[in-house]
Amino acid sequence: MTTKKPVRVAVTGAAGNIGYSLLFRIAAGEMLGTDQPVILQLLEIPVEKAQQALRGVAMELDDCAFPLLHDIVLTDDPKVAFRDANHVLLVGSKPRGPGMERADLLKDNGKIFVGQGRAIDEVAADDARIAVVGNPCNTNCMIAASQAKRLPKERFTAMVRLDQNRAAAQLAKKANVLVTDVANIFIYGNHSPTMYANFKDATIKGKSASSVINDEAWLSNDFLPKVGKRGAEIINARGLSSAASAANALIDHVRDLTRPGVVHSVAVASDGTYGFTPGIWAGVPVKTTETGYEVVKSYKLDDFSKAKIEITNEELVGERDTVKELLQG
Ligand code: NAX
Repeated sequence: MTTKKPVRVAVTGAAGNIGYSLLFRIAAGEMLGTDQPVILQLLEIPVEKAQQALRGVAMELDDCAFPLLHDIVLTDDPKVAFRDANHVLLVGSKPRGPGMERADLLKDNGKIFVGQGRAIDEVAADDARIAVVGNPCNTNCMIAASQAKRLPKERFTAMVRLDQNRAAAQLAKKANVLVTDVANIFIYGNHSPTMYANFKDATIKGKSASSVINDEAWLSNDFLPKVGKRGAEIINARGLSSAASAANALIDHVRDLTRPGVVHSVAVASDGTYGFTPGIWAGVPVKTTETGYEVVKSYKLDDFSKAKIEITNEELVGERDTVKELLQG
């Protein structure tokens, strides 16, 4: 029996697809450790259908009799969900409706993150860390962070880990090796098809991935679009967007931000490193430290990589400009 104090984990969109793959793994100890009790604080929209679905999920959590799950809070009030939360996982957002322009989606979802960012800043624990998954996650994260006066903006990160995992899996398949043989594959920029999965620094069994795969055309013309459009490929195949793999990536994202020394892809507030515009949230390699993380700045970019980063940066700047009235300060 563990004697650790429970950690409070708030999850929004908890009755959604990703929520259904995520909550059970958090409660099983896969995110914060198998000796770390948790309290789940679950937020859904104030619509009876969603609240009812949330109650159903909570019943199943009960029925798992997870030893680490000390309590479950169900609510439609962000301030209840985020109160004293140590981890806040912002998964919920509105899907893009038929005929809806991307700019409308940005603005609509952006409003959610204004309110949630404010509520987090008001009531979450002093050590709260916020991970944004709801799309467009980089810009939603920027919006939420812009509302924070108490919590430092470094605590707000957005998830590009699914893209890193997808890229590692594709490289492993191509080279016919285990995914654990692939290293140093990092995602730069937006969680969108413009992202750049920088294969130039990737290694396979310690050797340059480019030299092992020895097929530059495949890397540039097949691998990059495959990773960038993988979400759409999954929707076409399943009729639903990625859920289990997204939940898995979020577990990886949060867990690796608690493991000093691990280098992984995280979208963080840019300070201009790698050519990103300062103040946007861009995927970069970060190294987890004892107290947080630092951006790994030592990778050298060639002209190909710089050109790819310019494209994804431009998209992020465009998103920022679209939602500028939602940004505080
Ligand atoms: P679902 O539509 O299944 O679930 C979303 C849930 O969020 C719904 O139950 C909805 O009621 C709830 N919700 C909406 N607005 C809310 C609010 N203001 N407060 C609390 N809950 C709210 O979507 P799901 O498949 O779970 O995906 C969730 C989000 O993740 C989407 O925005 C999706 O685009 C995004 N994704 C992000 C990924 C990433 O790598 N960053 C990959 C997977 C996924 O596409």
